[in-house]
Amino acid sequence: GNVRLSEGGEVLKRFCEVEAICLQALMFDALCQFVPHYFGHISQDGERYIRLEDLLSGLKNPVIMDCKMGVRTYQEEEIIKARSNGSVRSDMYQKMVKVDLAAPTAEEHAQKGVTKLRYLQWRDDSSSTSSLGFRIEGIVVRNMRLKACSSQIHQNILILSLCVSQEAYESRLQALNESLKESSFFNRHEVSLIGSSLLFVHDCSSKANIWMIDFGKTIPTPKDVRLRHDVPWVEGNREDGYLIGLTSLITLLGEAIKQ
Ligand code: 4IP
Ligand code: MN
Repeated sequence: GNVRLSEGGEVLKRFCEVEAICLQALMFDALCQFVPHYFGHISQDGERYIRLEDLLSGLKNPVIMDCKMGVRTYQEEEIIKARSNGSVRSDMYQKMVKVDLAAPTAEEHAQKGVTKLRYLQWRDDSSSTSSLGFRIEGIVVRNMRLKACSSQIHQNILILSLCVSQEAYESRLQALNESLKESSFFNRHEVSLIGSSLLFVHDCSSKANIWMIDFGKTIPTPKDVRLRHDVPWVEGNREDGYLIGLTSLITLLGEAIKQ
């Protein structure tokens, strides 16, 4: 959507200050090998863009899986917004009924609208986000784009396991787990990694890789809050459940390998 190719093995992504700050910090962090290289930003035709390493450069028919991490995908601010301003979104109502006509309440049906918070919570609860701490947002195989939904989760893991690279993915996830322990960005910088994804990428020739992407909602937590990332979220604790999701992924991938 908001990412496009440019020349020379780079992609341009619509500028977002929160994301730019994170990428800058991550270039000097233990996690840098898990983050696309950040080349700064540029303006083109009056628009600002973030310049990133093209993670697909040189790959032939890559298989790509986007896993959105964490036990929630909205910031706590979204709850405050919903309380102070009850405005509803008809586009989100439409997305909701397209998946499940019975999901909206009678009131929501009547107004043909839901709050953004309500939509995002419904997405989290009806997918594996709330329970497993991640969800598969989409998969691209042979240029076919499969938009994932909750019940497909095991099929999707299966799609992955049909491909060559489960062991490589598993060791990459373990390495990420280790690097997260070393990372000052993740630990001392005190951020909630809300809405960020792990991008799984492989093709038939190259080894599998996993990248951390999408830091548009990765905001620093208040000074006195230190996150653990491996405990459930309750409103006010700012926890993201990132490590809960990573553990689920490692477990599921391990099971796929045994089969
Ligand atoms: C999307 O819902 C995602 O939650 C987006 O989050 C969110 O963007 C969109 O909100 C929402 O419509 P679906 O994926 O179910 O379509 P993300 O960007 O993390 O993928 P933001 O970033 O704006 O919250 P709107 O308000 O942009 O529509
Ligand atoms: Mn995303």
